[in-house]
Amino acid sequence: MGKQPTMTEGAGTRAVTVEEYVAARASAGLAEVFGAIAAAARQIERKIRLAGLGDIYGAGSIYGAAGVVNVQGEQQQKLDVFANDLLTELLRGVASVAAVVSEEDEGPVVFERGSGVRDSDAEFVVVFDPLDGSSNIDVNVNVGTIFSVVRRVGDVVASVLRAGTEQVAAGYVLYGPSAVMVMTLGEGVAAFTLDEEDRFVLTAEGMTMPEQGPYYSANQANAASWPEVYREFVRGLVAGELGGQEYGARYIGSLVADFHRTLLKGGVFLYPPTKKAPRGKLRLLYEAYPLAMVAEQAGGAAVDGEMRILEVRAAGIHDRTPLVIGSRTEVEALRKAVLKTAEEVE
Ligand code: FDP
Repeated sequence: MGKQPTMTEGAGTRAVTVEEYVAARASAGLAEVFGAIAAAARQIERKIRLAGLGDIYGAGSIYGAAGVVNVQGEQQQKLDVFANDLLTELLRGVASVAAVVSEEDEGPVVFERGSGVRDSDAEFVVVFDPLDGSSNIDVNVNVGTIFSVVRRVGDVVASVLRAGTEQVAAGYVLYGPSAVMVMTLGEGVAAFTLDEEDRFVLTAEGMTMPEQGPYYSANQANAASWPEVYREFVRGLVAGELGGQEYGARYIGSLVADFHRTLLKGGVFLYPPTKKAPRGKLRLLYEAYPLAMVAEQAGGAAVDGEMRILEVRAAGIHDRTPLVIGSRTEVEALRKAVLKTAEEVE
């Protein structure tokens, strides 16, 4: 990811933290939002890193189900609950945040502001998936936090139901061999790595996704229930029909991790519609929108099949979408094929 950029400070140099990076390019209010997300991510990373030291199977374990079913009807994991509560509480402490919208909560959590904080100061709503890829928690495989920041325009729900193009900032934290925050303020993509002093420090700027990549990433077990055009697309990739390159497959099953590899190495991640989930599985507001913003800012693309993801509109905060995201060459080729199929059907 290139040389670590530094900031001159007196006679020496020091690493640039994510809070400083945002403060230098945007408002103090947005820098505080990133400060809270970074603080939560530090604690989530530590909890994940030390999870194995607990009793995996016993009552004291951090792994496993919390015994609670979330609004999507899924078992919440203990770490999901931890990450959700932590992000909510730390963002509650930021005066510029009016509310949060989380995968784990049925509706928005709107913050009551005490005296001294004007309502108009709370200009942002933060939307997040606190721990994406939760089925990987039990097995010590990458998980992540995905977030999106939008400006509050009156009602909180109306604010987040605007198009993805309205996002002020977006990104994710990947908890992996190292913890990395990848983010955009709408002008390029930067990455920050958690260092030994527990700071997210700038490790890459102006990140770009390769024009075309070596991998496709999809849950191939669903292929029989994908629309034919997706099956044919993947068959063509493997057969070397897109520019002569024969694609390999990579699928972790954690969106953040699969996306991160796609960002760095190129290629395409796809979660098409299936018979069971005709509108796809992934969530528009807190999975597809933020990753699509990062992808586009890195020169990649993201579509729901036919439409640019950032222009797809949600009717509800937990709406799902099919998602095809990654290098421009593959995403455009898939989109053309889907549009052609739709024309033929008409
Ligand atoms: P998970 O169910 O483990 O939380 O959105 C959730 C997600 O993971 C994504 O992180 C991942 O890309 C996808 O679902 C995996 O779905 P499949 O198990 O159907 O492949």
